[in-house]
Amino acid sequence: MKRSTQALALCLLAAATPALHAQEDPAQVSDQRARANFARPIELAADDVRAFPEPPAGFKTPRAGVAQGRVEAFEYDSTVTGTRRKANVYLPPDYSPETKYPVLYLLHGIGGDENEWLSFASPAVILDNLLADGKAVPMIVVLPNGRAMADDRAIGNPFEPEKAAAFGKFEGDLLDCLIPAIEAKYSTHTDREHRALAGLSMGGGQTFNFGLGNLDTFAWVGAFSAAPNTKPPAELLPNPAAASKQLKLLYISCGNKDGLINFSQAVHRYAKEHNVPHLWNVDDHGHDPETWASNLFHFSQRLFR
Ligand code: FER
Repeated sequence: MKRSTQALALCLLAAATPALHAQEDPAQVSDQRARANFARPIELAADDVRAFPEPPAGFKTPRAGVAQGRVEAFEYDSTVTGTRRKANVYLPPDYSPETKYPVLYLLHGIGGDENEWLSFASPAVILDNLLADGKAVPMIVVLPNGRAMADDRAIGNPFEPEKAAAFGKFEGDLLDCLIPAIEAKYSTHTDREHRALAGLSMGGGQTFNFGLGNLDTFAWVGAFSAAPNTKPPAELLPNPAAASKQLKLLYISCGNKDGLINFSQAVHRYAKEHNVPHLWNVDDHGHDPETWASNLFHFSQRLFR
């Protein structure tokens, strides 16, 4: 092949498959690139296996006789978007202002909003059931809208660059607006060891970026099927020894049929190589609600203990 033809072929290949382990530049995000990311070859290593079995049948179905918490609508002012923003808040059964609760902030995917988790695996039901079985600590779960822009509705093409960039802007909204507003309204502990951050896909990438990037705020971090918004591992964990001391739990999961698994594998492998303790759960799912519900079940029962 002539040199110029060879170079052209390489360029075309690069255009078809976005660079491995580079964080997707929001300006470059598109549905075509997303398709290419989902079509990446899946190469499983010997340690890319389950840490946990599938949850027991009925784990996300309301059970008779189980005390129910409640989900309420919450609103706060955002200096990041200049708007009043919505979130949903789960309060455990018998929520009392006399008690202080830990808080899990739980983030959605690229096409979702503050209602997404409620629509396929209600954290309320999963936690009510775990609490009834004595397998979780009573906690508040906050379901925000992670697309921090004035029009944050989950409509139209979710892969528009402006929307992808808004998922990055959510960091300031979360830290400076949402968390203070939650802690002002509800009876919460306000230290890092009583705050967890988790999310699915785009929310998994946000969790890696904002959780590991703000270990003074979050001690518990759970990324499920993280998307290409995930920063490269060496940027996420520039000081592995310090992070290891601060983290109470780093939980990483992905399905072994998910073309995005290489993003999670990269973080797991880096963490393993640099002795950052973590849980790595590779289940038999794709990029789908089954893996997210299952991993919320496993992650939430390990929190705040
Ligand atoms: C991409 C593919 C998938 C991407 C984001 C996603 C930022 C997110 C998927 C989801 O949240 O379900 O290339 O680019």
